Amino acid sequence: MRRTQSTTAIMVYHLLATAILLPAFGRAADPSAKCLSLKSTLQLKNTTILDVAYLAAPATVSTAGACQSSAAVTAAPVCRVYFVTNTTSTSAVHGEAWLPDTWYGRFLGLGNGGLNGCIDYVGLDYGTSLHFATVGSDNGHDGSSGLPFLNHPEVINDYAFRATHIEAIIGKQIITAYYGTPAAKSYFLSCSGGGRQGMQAALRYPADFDGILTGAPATDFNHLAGWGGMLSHYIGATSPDSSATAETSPKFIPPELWSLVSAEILRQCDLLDGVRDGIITEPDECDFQAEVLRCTGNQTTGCLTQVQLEAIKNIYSPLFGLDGELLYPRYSPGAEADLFASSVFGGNFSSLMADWERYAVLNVTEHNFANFSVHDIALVDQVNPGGVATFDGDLSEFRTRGGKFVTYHGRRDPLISSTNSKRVYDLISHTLSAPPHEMDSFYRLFLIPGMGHCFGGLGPTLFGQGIIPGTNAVNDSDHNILLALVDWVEGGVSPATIVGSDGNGAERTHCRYPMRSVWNGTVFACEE
Ligand SMILES: *[C@@H]1O[C@H](CO)[C@@H](O)[C@H](O)[C@H]1NC(C)=O
Ligand SMILES: *[C@@H]1O[C@H](CO)[C@@H](O)[C@H](O)[C@H]1NC(C)=O
Ligand SMILES: *[C@@H]1O[C@H](CO)[C@@H](O)[C@H](O)[C@H]1NC(C)=O
Ligand SMILES: *[C@@H]1O[C@H](CO)[C@@H](O)[C@H](O)[C@H]1NC(C)=O
Ligand SMILES: *[C@@H]1O[C@H](CO)[C@@H](O)[C@H](O)[C@H]1NC(C)=O
Ligand SMILES: *[C@@H]1O[C@H](CO)[C@@H](O)[C@H](O)[C@H]1NC(C)=O
Ligand SMILES: *[C@@H]1O[C@H](CO)[C@@H](O)[C@H](O)[C@H]1NC(C)=O
Ligand SMILES: *[C@@H]1O[C@H](CO)[C@@H](O)[C@H](O)[C@H]1NC(C)=O
Ligand SMILES: [Ca+2]
Repeated sequence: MRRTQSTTAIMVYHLLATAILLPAFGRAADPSAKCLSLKSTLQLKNTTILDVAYLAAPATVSTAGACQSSAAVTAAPVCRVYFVTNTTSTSAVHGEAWLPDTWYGRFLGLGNGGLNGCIDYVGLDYGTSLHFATVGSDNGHDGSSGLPFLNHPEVINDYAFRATHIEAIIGKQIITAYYGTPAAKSYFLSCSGGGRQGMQAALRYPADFDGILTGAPATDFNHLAGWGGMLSHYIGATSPDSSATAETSPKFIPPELWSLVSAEILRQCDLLDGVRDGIITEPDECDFQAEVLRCTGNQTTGCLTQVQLEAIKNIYSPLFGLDGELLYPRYSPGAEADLFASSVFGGNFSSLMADWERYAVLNVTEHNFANFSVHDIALVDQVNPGGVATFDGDLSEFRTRGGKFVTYHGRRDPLISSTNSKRVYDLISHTLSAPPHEMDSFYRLFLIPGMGHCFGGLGPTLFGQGIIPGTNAVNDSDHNILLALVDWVEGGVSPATIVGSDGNGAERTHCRYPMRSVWNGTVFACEE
C-alpha cells in the first residue's frame, strides 16, 4: 500500500503526477496557507465551519464524541475541513471534507454502517490516497446507538435519506471553493448501512452522484432489521444487552454446536462447486439437511435436540410475512462460520432491530422482545420511519442521467444475506423491464464467494472496496472496483469482472450476476 512508502516518495510521485498528467488540476502553490484561509472565507448556507487544518501525511486524526475510537493516519497530505450543517431546527449533519493536495477532479462521498453515526475515517484515508476530494458525514447523529432517533423524526430523516444528500451538496461546494473549479465527476462509496444510503441516493437524488459503489447493502431495511429480530427469536434471545436469557433457552445453539453445523454444511455443500476449499460458491444451491445431526439414543452432546433442529430449520428458511409474502431471504449456509456471526447468534437480541423498533417505531425506551414475531415487522413496515425501507426498483432517472451503479456482496456475509442483493437486482430488472444485457448498461452486481460482511472471510476478497485499511488500493481497474467504476463513468469501459486478491498472491475472478462462477478444472471462470 502507498501508506508504507516514505513521505519523500509520495511527494515525488505527486509532483510528477501534477506536472505530467494533470495540467487542469493539481497542487496549490502553498496548500497549507490556502487551506487555513478557508476558515474565514468559506460561507455555506446553514453551515458552520468548525475547524480547518492542514495535515501532512502521515498524521493521526481523532474526533470528539461517541465515535472517538475512530482515528486514522492519512495516506496523503490533505486539507481537512470539519463542518456542521443544520438540516432543520432540530437536526444537523456533521461532516469532514479531506481535500488532497494532488486532486484528480473527483468528489467521493462516503456512507456509514449499521445505525451509526460515525464518520468513515478509513474511507477518507482511502479516497484521498487515490486523489479523490473525499467527504464523510456522521449521518445526522453521533455514535452507534439508535437512541438519538427517539422522538426526533428529523434525525431519522437525516439517517434515512438526507445526510448523504447534504454531504453531496456541501461537499461539492467546499471542493469548488478550495480548488477554484467544481468536481468534474462525483462518486459514492460505502458498505452495509452505507450501501443502503447509496441506493437511497440513486433513487431519491439521482443527480448527486455519477457513479455509486455499494457493498453488502442494507436495502429493504425494515425487513432486514426484522429478519435480524427473527434470527434472535429463533435461538431464544429476548434482550439486546444480556445474553443470559438465550444461553439458558433450550433453543440456544452454543458455539461448539455451531462448529458442528458448519462442518456438516461444508460436508454437504463445499463440493457443489467442484473444489473442496471451504468456500460454497453458490450458497443458494446448498439444500442443507440438518437431520443427520439429531441426537439419537442417549446421546446428549455433539448433536442437536428437536428444539435446536427447529431453530436451525427456521434460520435456513426464507422469512415470510403475515400474508405469506417473502419478507427476506434465508440465512446463507456457510455464513454462520464467519467471525461476525457471533453477533447474530451469540445470545443477544438484534440491537439493530431493538433500537429501530424502540426508538424509531414505538417511541419508547423499554420493550420486551420475548414474543417478537412478524407482527412486529408488520408494524415497522407500516411506520417505515423516514422512508428508510429503500426497496424500490425505479432507477430510471439515475439511468437516464447516465449514472453507473456497481455493487458487490460477500456470499458468506453473516449479517446481510447476499441473496437479497440478487433480489434487488431482479426487482430493478423487473421494474424497468430491463433484461440482464440492459441492466449491464448501468447496474452491475458482483457476488464474492467466501467473503464475509464487506471484507474478510475466505479466499481472494480484496479488491479495493476500501472498507478496511490495506484493501488492495492498487491503481489497476481490474483489481480495484472503485477505479473500475471511474473507468466506466469517465471512459465508458464497463467492468466485466473484478479480480480479488488474498494478499498472498492468490486471485479469483469474481462474476457479475446473473453470470455464474464455474470451475473448469483449472480456474473459476464466469459463465452465462
Ligand atoms: C444551527 O442551529 C443551531 C441550533 O439551533 C444554531 O445555534 C446555529 O446558529 C445554527 N447555525 C446556522 C449556520 O444556521
Ligand atoms: C437551510 O435550512 C432550512 C431549514 O432550517 C431549510 O429550509 C433550507 O432549505 C436550508 N438551506 C439549504 C441551502 O440547505
Ligand atoms: C493510475 O495511473 C495512471 C498512469 O498509469 C494515471 O494516469 C492515473 O492518474 C492513476 N490513477 C490514480 C487514481 O492514481
Ligand atoms: C447409552 O450410553 C451408554 C454409555 O455411553 C452406552 O453403553 C449405551 O449403549 C447407550 N444406550 C443406548 C440406548 O444408546
Ligand atoms: C451482549 O450485549 C452485551 C451488552 O451490550 C455485550 O457486553 C456482550 O458482549 C454481548 N454478547 C454477545 C455474545 O455479543
Ligand atoms: C413514533 O413516532 C413516529 C414519528 O417519528 C410516528 O410515525 C409513529 O407513528 C410513532 N409510533 C407510535 C407507536 O406512536
Ligand atoms: C409472551 O407470550 C407468552 C405466551 O402467550 C405470555 O405468557 C407472555 O406473557 C408473553 N410475554 C411478553 C413479554 O409479552
Ligand atoms: C479454464 O479457463 C482458463 C482461463 O480461461 C483456461 O486458460 C484453461 O485452459 C481452461 N481449462 C479448461 C480445462 O478448459
Ligand atoms: Ca468449494
